[in-house]
Amino acid sequence: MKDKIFAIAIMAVIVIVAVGYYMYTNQQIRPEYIAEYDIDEDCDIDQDDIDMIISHYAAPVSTCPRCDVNGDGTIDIIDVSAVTSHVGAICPT
Ligand SMILES: [Ca+2]
Ligand SMILES: [Ca+2]
Repeated sequence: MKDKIFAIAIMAVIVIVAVGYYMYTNQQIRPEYIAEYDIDEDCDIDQDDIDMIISHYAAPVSTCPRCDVNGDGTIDIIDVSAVTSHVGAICPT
């Protein structure tokens, strides 16, 4: 069951990242930068932030407090989708 959910999560991530990348490379609507979604705190929201959440998927929040974006005590698809919807955002200049 967990493997199935994880597989679905990965597929969702691929689709959302593809859309995000398209938007980013075409400089159309740039998503709003929200510091909470910048998991690795490098001033952009990109694949690295998503990878960080995925690498802590279903792990205790204590292993990556920033990965629990919505603060519900679990690291799951909701956190992944919150970040993916802001892929392409960068720090305000
Ligand atoms: Ca980042
Ligand atoms: Ca969460």
